[in-house]
Amino acid sequence: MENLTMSLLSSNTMYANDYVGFTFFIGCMAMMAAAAFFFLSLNQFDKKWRTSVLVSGLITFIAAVHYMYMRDYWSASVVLDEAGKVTGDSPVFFRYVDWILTVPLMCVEFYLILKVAGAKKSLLTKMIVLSVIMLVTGYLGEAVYTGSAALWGFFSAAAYFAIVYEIWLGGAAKLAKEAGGDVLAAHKVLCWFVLVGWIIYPLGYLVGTADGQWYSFMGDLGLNMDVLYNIADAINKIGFGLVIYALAVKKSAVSA
Ligand SMILES: *C/C=C(C)/C=C/C=C(C)/C=C/C1=C(C)CCCC1(C)C
Repeated sequence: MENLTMSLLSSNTMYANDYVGFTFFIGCMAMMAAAAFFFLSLNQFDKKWRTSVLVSGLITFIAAVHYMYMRDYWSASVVLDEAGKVTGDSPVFFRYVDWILTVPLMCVEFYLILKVAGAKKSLLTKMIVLSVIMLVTGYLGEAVYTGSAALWGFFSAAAYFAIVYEIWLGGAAKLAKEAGGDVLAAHKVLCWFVLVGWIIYPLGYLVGTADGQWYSFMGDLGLNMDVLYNIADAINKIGFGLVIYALAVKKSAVSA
């Protein structure tokens, strides 16, 4: 009976020790607030910079919608085990749908700010292709061929490091140097987001897929994959957007 009541209530109950559910909830709120902030700020910018801030708004808006779905998916599955510990199902599918939409948009952000230095479509294409490879191989390892999660994670990481190379040392880095000034400074901050902020994702992947792998110790660290992904999303999507916002503020003030 108790179990029945619990499962009936579960879709709108939040257990006090449900940290995963808490981060889905607060992630959803944060993304909504950020999206509202970016959208409502649009009018203050020169036309040229509006698109960049609009994309920041779209990234956080798309994430807010997916967080609503992920939060519901999690809370509909969550149960307390005999020890009073919370367990639930990861919304892997919604997670990757969100990423496959928002990560290419982050590549668009790089492209848009480097356009002043003559960035070509080919740079955008290259970065989007790499990010799609990174995410599709990650999905295969996390959801489809879970037995070979290490191998798929390796392919995904290779694409990730190709992106890191492109923006830190490759063509995108050269363009940023040519642009100089505020654009170069903003590019550098975004580079740090990708190097440090994005590295949380493979960490979450290792934690979540540790079962039966050579890195099984990652599963014993007391970390939770969804909490790591949720923290990373908040840092990267909102932080990234704010860097673009700050750049647009500077640029619009200069030419005004
Ligand atoms: C807004 C969402 C973002 C910025 C998501 C980024 C996701 C990644 C950088 C994921 C990377 C992964 C690896 C490098 C290896 C393991 C599999 C992934 C997909 C978690």
